[in-house]
Amino acid sequence: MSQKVNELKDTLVARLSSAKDMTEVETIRVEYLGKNGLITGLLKGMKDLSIEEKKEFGGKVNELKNEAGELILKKQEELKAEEIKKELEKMPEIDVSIPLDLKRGSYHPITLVQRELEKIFKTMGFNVEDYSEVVTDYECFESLNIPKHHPARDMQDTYYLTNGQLLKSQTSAAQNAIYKKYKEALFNEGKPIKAIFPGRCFRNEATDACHENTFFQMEGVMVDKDISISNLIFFMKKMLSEVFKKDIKVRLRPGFFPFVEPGFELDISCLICGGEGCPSCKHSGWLELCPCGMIHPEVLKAGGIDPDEYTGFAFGLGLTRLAMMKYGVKDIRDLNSGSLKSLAQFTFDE
Ligand code: FA5
Repeated sequence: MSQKVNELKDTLVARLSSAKDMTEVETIRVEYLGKNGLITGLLKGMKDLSIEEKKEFGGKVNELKNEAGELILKKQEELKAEEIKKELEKMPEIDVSIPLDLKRGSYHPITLVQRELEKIFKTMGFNVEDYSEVVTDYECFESLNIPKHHPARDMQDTYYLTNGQLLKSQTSAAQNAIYKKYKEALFNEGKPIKAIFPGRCFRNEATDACHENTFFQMEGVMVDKDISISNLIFFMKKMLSEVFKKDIKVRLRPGFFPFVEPGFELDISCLICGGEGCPSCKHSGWLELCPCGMIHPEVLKAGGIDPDEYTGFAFGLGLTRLAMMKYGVKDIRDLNSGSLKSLAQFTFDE
């Protein structure tokens, strides 16, 4: 009987070594270890043996069974490795050490302009505030002296949530919260409120070369005793000269916004066409960039500040338009396109 065990092992080893693929190995496995296989057959043939012989022979057959299992598994793994090797040989060679011809990522032009402005205003003592994009009707309109059904709302149709909240149409939506946040320091420590708050705005409007439905603004406010239009003009001039680092033509004209009185439109001469007129400036030669004015008494009141004691200015800079002018982007839609082909033209390091 022991001889039979040895013979079976030898034939198994020989068969496996000449097996060429997984199917052949599977046939061998069934032939030796299957329900009616050769090794199982050895166990069945033990019934006529004595107990002693059964013990000895049974042990050997079980050993062979385990060994056969291991030999078959080893062969399967060898064949699998060979298959993978053959597949890899078919593939073109890839040298992972060769640098890929990919351009380095860079900051978006709007991010760069925003950071530059934040730096400028911080050096002038302004706090930089962040504010939510989803706001209430009170924040975006009512607190800014724009009651329900006021015609000024027509200019700023936006996207409404089912709960009545809305995507802010202007960064002015944060004014009320800013006044409330800083008023105690103004009253108790005489610290002027000086804050800028950049943010994304949304409007339901047709897009063209200088209008987007999603764009960035940067609001700025300053409130203290005796703040006047001179302060406003000083900060506007300072900001523009620092951003453009060259003389640019600006014009200040009256503008109506219910939350300022008086209100102004600050336009800059279009830097794309040099003031000649082009699609980027709606062929006017001027670009509306930064409306501003003296904060309306009702708006100060809504923020908990007594307008008889304090005055202030506010401005709402079109950050996306500023990025267009600074980097010579002719069409505002390129900035939101997410198209690397377009944006790669405006690749800048900080
Ligand atoms: C406002 O949004 C006022 N909240 C600004 C303000 C603040 C006035 C504080 C007074 C005091 P206006 O709708 O004009 O105003 O937008 C301000 C600036 O945002 C524009 O001058 C323009 O530069 C930019 N802007 C407005 N609409 C768009 C748009 N659809 N696409 C790109 N930029 C826009």
